[in-house]
Amino acid sequence: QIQIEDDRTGLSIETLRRAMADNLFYILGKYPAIANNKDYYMALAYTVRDRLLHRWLNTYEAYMKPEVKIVCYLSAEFLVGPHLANNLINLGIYDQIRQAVQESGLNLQELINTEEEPGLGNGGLGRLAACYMESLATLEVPAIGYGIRYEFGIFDQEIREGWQVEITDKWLQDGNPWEIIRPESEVYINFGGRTEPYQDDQGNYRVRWIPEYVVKGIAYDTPILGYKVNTANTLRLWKGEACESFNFQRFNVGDYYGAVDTKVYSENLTKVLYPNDEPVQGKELRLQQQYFFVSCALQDMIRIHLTESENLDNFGDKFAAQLNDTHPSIGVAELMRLLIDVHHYSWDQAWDITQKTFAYTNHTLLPEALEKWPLSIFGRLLPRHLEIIYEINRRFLDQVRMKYPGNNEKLSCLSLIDDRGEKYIRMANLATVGSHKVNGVAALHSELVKKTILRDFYEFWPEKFTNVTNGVTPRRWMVVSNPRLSELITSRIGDNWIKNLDELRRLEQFVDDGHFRYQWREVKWGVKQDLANYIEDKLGIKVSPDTLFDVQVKRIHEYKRQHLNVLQIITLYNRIKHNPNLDFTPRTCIFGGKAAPGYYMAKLIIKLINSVAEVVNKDPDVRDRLKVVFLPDYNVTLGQRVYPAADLSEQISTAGKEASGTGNMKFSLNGALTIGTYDGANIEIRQEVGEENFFLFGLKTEDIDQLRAKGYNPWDYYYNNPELKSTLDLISSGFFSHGDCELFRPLVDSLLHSDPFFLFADYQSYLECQDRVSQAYKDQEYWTKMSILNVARMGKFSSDRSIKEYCENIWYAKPVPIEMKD
Ligand code: 26Q
Repeated sequence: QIQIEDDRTGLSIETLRRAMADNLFYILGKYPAIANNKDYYMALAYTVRDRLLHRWLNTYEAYMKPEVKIVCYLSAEFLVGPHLANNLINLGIYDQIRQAVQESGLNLQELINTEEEPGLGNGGLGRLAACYMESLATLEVPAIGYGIRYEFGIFDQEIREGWQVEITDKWLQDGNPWEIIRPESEVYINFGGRTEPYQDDQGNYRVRWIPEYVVKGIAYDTPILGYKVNTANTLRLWKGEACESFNFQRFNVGDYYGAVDTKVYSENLTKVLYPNDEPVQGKELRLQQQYFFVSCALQDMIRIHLTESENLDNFGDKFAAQLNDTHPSIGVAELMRLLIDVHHYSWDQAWDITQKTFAYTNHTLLPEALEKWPLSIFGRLLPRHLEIIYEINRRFLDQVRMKYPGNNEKLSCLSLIDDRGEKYIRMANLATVGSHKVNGVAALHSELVKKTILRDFYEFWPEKFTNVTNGVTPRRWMVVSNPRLSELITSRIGDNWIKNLDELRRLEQFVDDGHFRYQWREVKWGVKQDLANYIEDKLGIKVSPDTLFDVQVKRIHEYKRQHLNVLQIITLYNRIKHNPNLDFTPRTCIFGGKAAPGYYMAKLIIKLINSVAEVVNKDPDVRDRLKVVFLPDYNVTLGQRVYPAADLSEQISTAGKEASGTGNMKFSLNGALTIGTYDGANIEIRQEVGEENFFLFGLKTEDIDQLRAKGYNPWDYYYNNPELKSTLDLISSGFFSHGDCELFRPLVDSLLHSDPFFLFADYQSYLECQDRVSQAYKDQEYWTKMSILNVARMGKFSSDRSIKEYCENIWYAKPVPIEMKD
């Protein structure tokens, strides 16, 4: 009997090969003879997509049962990274596909490398949302990610003459095989206009919103697969379009351009991601984007609920909506509006449902980074929401007055409206009041949230506040990105660690096994060689895998202190120059990261790194002992190359400023040791891996507060520390800028005159710590032991653990395993 496999589901090598050839012909319309790698990538992507559709549809159907609770992750950013390799791993078909691709005369890795990543996020917050979506699916927890389908994601970075240049990210131009448009789930979103009271037929007082214009939201769905389970959850991203009905009149009277205007205007809404990882004050389009996607999401959720239920009474049992920072916090007012104005709930019922539904994650402590919207803009764009927010505030402040009679101080701190000058809506206050739980993203951060920015709310509602330390997915950040290390680990402890990261502990028994340590070093060396090849290929800089790879990759920010790292590098350079035969542990210092286009100081830091690189890399006295590399266009794809190749992870933010950090986790999971401050999740990483396996330096949050209080004077450090002084003087002298003494003056002056992030205060401690790193690296056996122990003890930082905590303490959501009935 001959068995014929279905071309769209079969997994034999022969079927896969034929399916790819079919897709190449019937979807891409190409013969093999004229197809390039991009075409083959697309053909392969469709082949993989075919193989996940059953799971996806079964999953969606299972979630329509009333007893199933769905987690809705509301986020303005989802930095998912390339899909292909991850989907192959999670479907468990990597090896079959590799063979089928090979038998078609192609190379799988090359095809994987041609995928253009969706850059729908800036950095940590967007990437966290992506890791959480993956873990939700792996844990079989029903989830929908709601966000924006930006036509242009985060810009591509080029470096010209050392400066960052921003290039438009046209990620959709060759088509996106991973998304499916869902025209049937369109929704309409109002903006502007006015509100009007009226009495309905029963004589009830109601309000209607008469908008100035309406935009249509169209859903685009992308499947998010769990690892070796049948669950395929949905990432549903919204695109803004004109609603046809709107300007037909104009069109009919012959004003074609007038009609197209509204189309252009509506599509502008979701054109481009704001490339800032701090709020840009008062940009109306940003507020439009936020309201747009949140309203799309809530209307979609309501529609889902009403297909299985008569009313919305149980909305808060059907859905848990997580606010990823305050960006979606307008959702609190929007759900109230939908429940009251559209579905005619009473205020009290609506408020119960709203508070039960929402929870809020805070990601920042910088007070200037708290989102607030000028009342004028807000009221013009969302007049009904302004009324609702006033009413929420009125009722809330009544409660506050009951608890603290006569305390106007408290009222003004807790109010949703900042009316100390120009009036603003405080989005963090709105999110806190409208949620049943508020969490920070690392233990220290959650404590500081309670002590600083939301202190009065904590006093008012202590039980609302909790911590969920961030995590990252080991599927993408180990299995996909570091197959060699993953295979070595699996060869010793089996592959259960991929789903249960605590099992990495079992590696501890091998630290004293010399052969294992040898294999561990071989793996690291090989991965470093790969990165060295990439660097030579892209930048023409030769670096050796025998040197210590010292890496700092993350958004460029003064608080993250890339420039402290630069000061250290210049100091090492000075030492070599003064003592050419210095006993020196050779280092390759690697940087990567984008600066917000309007953040001048961050851009100058990039220029400084490149200028120092230029001088150091070509100085014959250095003799390859020190190399500096700035990797352009750092993104998820590049992260997957970089984390596995690092020996040393730089996590050197000013204490109390980095909410958590997640790159710190990705490095350590790949066997890098950390040099870090007492900040964010560094503290917990150190606690887990053991203080003897972590290079800690610098002031703690309290030390910094004290220093600031007693009057911090950077000049003292400058004059009292000769190495620091000569480092700064060298920059000022124009040594790194072809004699131009002005170029870096703003940076040097900022440090000398205010140093808001305490680089000088931590400089000596950092240098001494780096000396300890250099010493430790000389003893390769010892270093390898520390590296193994780092990996073995990092189980806590799986996003699976984070998601379990959210499910247990915040969402009250349970796994729903998916059966395949094909
Ligand atoms: C807000 C309003 C208008 C325009 C832009 C923004 C905006 C966009 C992105 C504000 C902030 C962000 C991103 C913040 C972010 O990435 N925070 C990081 O979140 C990580 C995940 O929790 C933490 O690990 C990092 O410590 C934190 O910096």
